Amino acid sequence: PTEARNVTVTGAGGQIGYALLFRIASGQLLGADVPIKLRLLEIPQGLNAAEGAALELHDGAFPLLQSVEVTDDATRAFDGVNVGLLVGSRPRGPGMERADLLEANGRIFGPQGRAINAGAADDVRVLVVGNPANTNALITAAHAPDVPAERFTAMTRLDHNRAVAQLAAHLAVPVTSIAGLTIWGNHSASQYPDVFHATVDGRPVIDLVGESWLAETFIPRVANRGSEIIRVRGASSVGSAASATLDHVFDWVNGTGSGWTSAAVASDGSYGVPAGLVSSFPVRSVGGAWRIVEGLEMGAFSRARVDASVAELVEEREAVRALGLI
Ligand code: NAX
Repeated sequence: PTEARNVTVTGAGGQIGYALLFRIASGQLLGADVPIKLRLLEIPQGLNAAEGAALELHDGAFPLLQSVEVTDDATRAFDGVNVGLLVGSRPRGPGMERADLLEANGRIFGPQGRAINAGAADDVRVLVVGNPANTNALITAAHAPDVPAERFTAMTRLDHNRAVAQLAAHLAVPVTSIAGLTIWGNHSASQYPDVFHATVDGRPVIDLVGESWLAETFIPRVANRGSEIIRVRGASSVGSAASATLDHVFDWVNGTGSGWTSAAVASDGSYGVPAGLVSSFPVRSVGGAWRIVEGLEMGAFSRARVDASVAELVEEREAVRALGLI
């Protein structure tokens, strides 16, 4: 039998946590044959919600779910962790200054990085969902010097999935017809959804759409989709965020097959993105590790947009450095 994997979910008492946990327990995170031991990390105010979710997980009688433990102790939560889903964070509130936002998250992700460094399994994989996700991943990795930097990633798969879905709808094809799409940069409104290497049933997408549609409709629609969801639903994306979380980890562990997807990973300097920044790239998962897809040509239209989003990441890194958070 396959050995059970320890999966830690932070912010497990929150909205995305609730949408995630049952799907993890059903085998959609790692595969239908992989037993799971769940650890739910919350802050004291969130413990009741996480305890409630744990009771409901119990009631699901999931064949793969071996145990569920709820704790507010990061050291306990990350002891032996194979997959860490870092969902709980301090997202930007109205009128919040960037320094306050980054400092609040430094207090969350610094200690979680140290706990991962101290106790994680050798094969640990970390996905940061909580915003500002890229820079939170950078902070976490900085506090876990014994874990390879490539194991710390941030989620742009929701942006990727949104872009695939928008493009498929525009071209009136199934999402399975689309390949070769990339989200570059930061998981923020500055992100750049790039279709210049994308194909629809093997045909170049760029032959079917105009630059003005890209610049005026597609790119802003994808980049601002989170705000659109809030406007319509009255609350931020939850089900789609949980779904993208599963997609990211499933592909990381099980491979991407022939195509590629998007994930924010530590830059090795590819495409002029400063080394060490956690930035979104076109990636393939090979042998259980993300590999940046190299050698794609980038024209002026793309270059300017990638540079703008990367510049925002550089600013965030400088700000957390100045605050002593990395
Ligand atoms: P909720 O506010 O419903 O849940 C967050 C939970 O985290 C709360 O229960 C809170 O008690 C807990 N928490 C806070 N600090 C913690 C800590 N130090 N340790 C453990 N738990 C802690 O938010 P939810 O809707 O679930 O969203 C969670 C995060 O995902 C937010 O930061 C949000 O901005 C981010 N998102 C990221 C997306 C992405 O694509 N990367 C998309 C969806 C989402 O907006």
